[in-house]
Amino acid sequence: MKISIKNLLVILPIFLISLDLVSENHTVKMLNQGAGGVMVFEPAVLKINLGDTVTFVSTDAAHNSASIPGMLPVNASSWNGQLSRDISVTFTTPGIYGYQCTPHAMMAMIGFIQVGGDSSNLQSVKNNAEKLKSTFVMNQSRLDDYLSLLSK
Ligand SMILES: [Cu+2]
Repeated sequence: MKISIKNLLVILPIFLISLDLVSENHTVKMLNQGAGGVMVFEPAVLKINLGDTVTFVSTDAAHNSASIPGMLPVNASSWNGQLSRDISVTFTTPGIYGYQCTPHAMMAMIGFIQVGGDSSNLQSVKNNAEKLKSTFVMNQSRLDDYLSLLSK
């Protein structure tokens, strides 16, 4: 098939629209109480495609979502949401992202997002997890439980 400029002008917008359709918007609730216990993100472990967006929803007040230093893929952007506010983050770098609720980090209010099935920074995340876990005053098993759900 010969692709003329005219054909390209017809095909290109359709292609771009379908690309947009495959980028999904996921929701993570910030909760005082969920199926996974108190002070919890739901779902706490989320696997998404490259280019997808996650909106952290302030279902209950006084929570936020902030990326955890040392638990992001190399060259990925960090984020730091305000308390009691929704925040949307678009993920354009593959890998594993750890995040926390700043005031409830010591209660293990944390979560993980794995982008594009990539686990290249899993070992680095695990190394930093040991230090983080030592700061928890409750829900100590959560971090290991969550890590076990990530794809290797
Ligand atoms: Cu919180």
